[in-house]
Amino acid sequence: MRITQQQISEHNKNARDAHESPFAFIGEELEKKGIDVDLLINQIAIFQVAIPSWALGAGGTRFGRFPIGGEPGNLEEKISDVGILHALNRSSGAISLHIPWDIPEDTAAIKELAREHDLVFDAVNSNTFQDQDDQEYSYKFGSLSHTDKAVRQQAIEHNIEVIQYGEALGSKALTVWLADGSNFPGQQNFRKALKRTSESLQEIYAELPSDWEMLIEYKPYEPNFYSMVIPDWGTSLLLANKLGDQAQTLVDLGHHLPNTNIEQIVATLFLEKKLGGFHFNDSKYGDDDLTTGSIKPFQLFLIFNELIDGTDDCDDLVESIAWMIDASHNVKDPLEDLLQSVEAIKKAYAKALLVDRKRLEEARESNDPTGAQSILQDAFQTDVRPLLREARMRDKAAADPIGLYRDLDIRKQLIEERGTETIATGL
Ligand code: LRH
Ligand code: MN
Ligand code: MN
Repeated sequence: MRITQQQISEHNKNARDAHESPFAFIGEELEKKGIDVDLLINQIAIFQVAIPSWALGAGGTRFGRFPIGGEPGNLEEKISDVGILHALNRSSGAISLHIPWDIPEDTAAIKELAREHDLVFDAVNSNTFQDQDDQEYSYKFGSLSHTDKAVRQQAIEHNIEVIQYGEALGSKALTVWLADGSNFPGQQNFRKALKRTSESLQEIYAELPSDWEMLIEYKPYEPNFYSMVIPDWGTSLLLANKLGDQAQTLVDLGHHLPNTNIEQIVATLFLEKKLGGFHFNDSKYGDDDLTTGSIKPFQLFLIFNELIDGTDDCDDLVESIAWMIDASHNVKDPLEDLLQSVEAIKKAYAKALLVDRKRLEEARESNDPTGAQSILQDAFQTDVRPLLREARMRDKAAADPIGLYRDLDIRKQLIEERGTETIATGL
């Protein structure tokens, strides 16, 4: 299933009338403020967000899963689905694999298929939170932190194997997320578990190619509910600092206790040059993995505001951080869900680019909280949708990606191709 350029241009021809006046309006307003609109559109256009291979099927909860049909049953089909997203928005030009949910048997062929869809491979993720059929030792009581050296060794070797797959595909980062921890007070020796984890990571780090990064993800709880070995950004930063320059912290927005000031964490990590990447999603309560921007769009804007505030060159910023989605839910069409997430991320980025930084800094320096708030709100309340639409149309993507996805009845076509029974590997 491929979307043709002809289908996109026809869609855009029909969309142009409705687009023209809102775009002209925002363009004039921004130019009055001295903003270079073409430059802005360019900045919006180049921003790419990687799609997680594990979010292409209908997500489930532990209480049930409701298949949507036409889900990708193998890696080739997952790449094809990300190809559909990228054709629609030209903003999802990368896929993040999770091994062994995805096993690229013939890496050359997989790489070529991705290239045909104009996709590259973002960070590869290891999985030591589930036991696989062919595995010798169980991760029931941990992996890189396990009390038994043999289990730790197995987990280390798995991570090294993931690096090797990633190298063959052209990835440049390994994301490590550990479910290791304990469910009951007294169960685990905190100090020993952290020390073992640090030593295991060291062995993996030693195998990291020199142009790679290791991204260390943290999470306060789940699946362990009393303690996690890497519960927070401080622990991740500590481990990354011990490892060296190639190790960085990864911020998954869902991995914080309610009301945590994530933008401040982001600012601190960025200042320390230790912010390696994001897993974008949204949440009301915990690691809900809801569509990015669906619950707290202001928080998302504030995160981008910190990043742009802390950089001199936005193109460098875009290049230097791994921007990935980690969201999947059980009631939406996953492809529509991902299109919405990408749009929300790019909207937050565009709005943060609009902040009048000079005036904001003046307001801060003169201790004017009212002024500072108004400056942020001015940017946040701007309707940037016409800018995103224009960026897409210039890039030969669809004016309205979800609209075209629905008009072309893509889900129906995928069901015809793949049937209703396919189940994507993943969560
Ligand atoms: C853990 C997590 C981590 C995993 C993914 C499937 O909650 O965020 O990134 O790799 O979910
Ligand atoms: Mn994550
Ligand atoms: Mn998560």
